[in-house]
Amino acid sequence: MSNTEIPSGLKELLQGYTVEVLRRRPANLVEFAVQHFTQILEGQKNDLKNKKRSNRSSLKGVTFETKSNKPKKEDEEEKEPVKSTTAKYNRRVSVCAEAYNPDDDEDDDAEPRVVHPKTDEQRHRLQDACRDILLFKTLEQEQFSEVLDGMFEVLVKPQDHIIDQGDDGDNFYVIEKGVYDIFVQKDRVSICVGKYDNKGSFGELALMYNTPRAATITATQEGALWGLDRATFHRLILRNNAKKRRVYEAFIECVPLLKSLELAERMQIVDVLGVRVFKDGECVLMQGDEADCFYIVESGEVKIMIKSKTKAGQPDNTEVEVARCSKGQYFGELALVTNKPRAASVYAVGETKCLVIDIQAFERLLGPCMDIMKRNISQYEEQRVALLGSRVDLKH
Ligand code: 1OR
Ligand code: 1OR
Repeated sequence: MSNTEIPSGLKELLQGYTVEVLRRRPANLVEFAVQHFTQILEGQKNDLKNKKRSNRSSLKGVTFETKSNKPKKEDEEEKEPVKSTTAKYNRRVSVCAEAYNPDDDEDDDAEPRVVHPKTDEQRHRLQDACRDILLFKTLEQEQFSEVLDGMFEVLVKPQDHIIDQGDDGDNFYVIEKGVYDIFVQKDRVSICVGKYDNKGSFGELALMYNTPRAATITATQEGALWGLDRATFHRLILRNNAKKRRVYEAFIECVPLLKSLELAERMQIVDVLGVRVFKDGECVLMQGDEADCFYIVESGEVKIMIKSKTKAGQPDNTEVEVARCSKGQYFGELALVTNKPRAASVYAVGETKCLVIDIQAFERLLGPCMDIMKRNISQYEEQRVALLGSRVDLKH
């Protein structure tokens, strides 16, 4: 045995697996090992492809093709969506938390700056579509302009596959219009876990973490998207994300709701969050509106107001203050958890800064905090009875 040579890398490989097991506590160690090592293998293949790609790279113009007309691979029939439910919070697609560090990648600097010329009309539509994109919210004006320059229009038809789970990541997409289903495959069954309805963005994960696509995105109707190529995404968005991690690491550590998360999981939240600043008295969200975001107060304060009812039970339009949230506290979870309209309106008290997370990231990343949120939601019910005297079931 004394002559047995330990292959280089074996120790690190096994240590990496052990750390992931301790971090994620999987029920089935063997199944988890298969997933873990497959992900590493895919990463190695991707690295190889990326190297080749960047060697070949030249300014190519618009090369995007939607995938509906691609011939299907042999086993692809089984990838087709067969079931549509919106089972929540019990699924976590594992993405490596280690953010790709753009500063390490000299190839990105070597890439020529991509500019897709646009008409004024296109640029207006693009600006509209990008206005509320959270990943762009913390960019400096100059970086944002570069992002807009680098985007290219993609028209889609019903049933087009924009992204297929397991593929390499090529582009990030912003939705201008159209409805897109999100499918996640597990145990060879594809489940519809959500949709994008005429707004939002997708396709950031594979580019951020250098992992295979975590979901399949299909168009349900004609639509229009704006794509951003991988190299430009790396150069602008990931550089900005590295900065965001530095800025928000300490704050996010102190948010009580997120205490139960691992550091790496908290950093994944930082990677996708946006920042919004509200003026004194400005409405953050409105009772009765459809919900698509979750908020954490970074600084300042918000007040929660509920429309009271007349004696006959009719809503009158007077609002009653029922609570306040300040630094480190969260709001806007209720509508996301219950799938109902906003239960209250929220207004800034003084200038207030909020971190904003979209519903897909909320469902993907905040599952482990769901028990705490649900406990607080049952307290809303008790408070509602005490404050307004009406018992309305706020829970699912
Ligand atoms: P991507 O580059 O991995 C697929 O390509 C994209 O689907 C992904 O980036 C996200 O932008 C988007 N889990 C993983 N990816 C999701 C999810 C999701 N939703 C949208 N995407 N979950 C659904 C949450 C509603 C969790 C499912 C277990
Ligand atoms: P949302 O998504 O419904 C409004 O949007 C948010 O206000 C809600 O999520 C909660 O995060 C937050 N009842 C309902 N929503 C409340 C309450 C509340 N407090 C904060 N929010 N009650 C106050 C309990 C002290 C009961 C009111 C009668």
